[in-house]
Amino acid sequence: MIREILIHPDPRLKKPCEPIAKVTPDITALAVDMLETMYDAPGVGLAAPQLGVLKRLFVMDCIKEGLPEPMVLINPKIVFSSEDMNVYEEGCLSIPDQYAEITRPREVTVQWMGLDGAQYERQFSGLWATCAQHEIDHLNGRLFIDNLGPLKRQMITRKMEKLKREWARGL
Ligand code: K1U
Ligand code: ZN
Repeated sequence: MIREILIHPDPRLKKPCEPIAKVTPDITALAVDMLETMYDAPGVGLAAPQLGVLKRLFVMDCIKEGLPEPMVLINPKIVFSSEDMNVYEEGCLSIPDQYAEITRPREVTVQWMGLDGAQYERQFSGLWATCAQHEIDHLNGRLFIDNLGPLKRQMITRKMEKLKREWARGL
């Protein structure tokens, strides 16, 4: 089922999310909905709080061409970040049509629990690394615009408030 993606500003996007103790059928169903919603948007990642669910879970698939590689990461934790940094022009499905260059570690190693309840660890680079960091920020109540200066951040927030007012009026 495709679910509605929350648009900034929304207090649910600013809250730290709770760890998931156990993979239940509800969590599996949520992950399936998240992947469906991400591919429909379209996006390369999606975190549970973007659907209003304050749990530590995100999905991603950064394959742009060829066979899809859907990933579900529960309770993800970055255990290594490279000193080498990378700049990427990021977007966010909760901040439509706004992009900004964000600097983050070029490589990260992430540990997480899979839908099978097993623990995984993998090193990510390129867009995968950028996306994993962007999504883990969502789980901590942070948006990519929190990396910008106050003026740019305020300008984008005002644009989103206007967009939401227009949508509410059916424009
Ligand atoms: O978390 C999100 O809001 C999803 C976001 C993830 C992301 C994008 C760029 C850099 C880091 C993280 C998106 O997927 S925005 C849409 C997007 O980047 C995209 C859409 C279609 C094709 C390719 C990329
Ligand atoms: Zn985002």
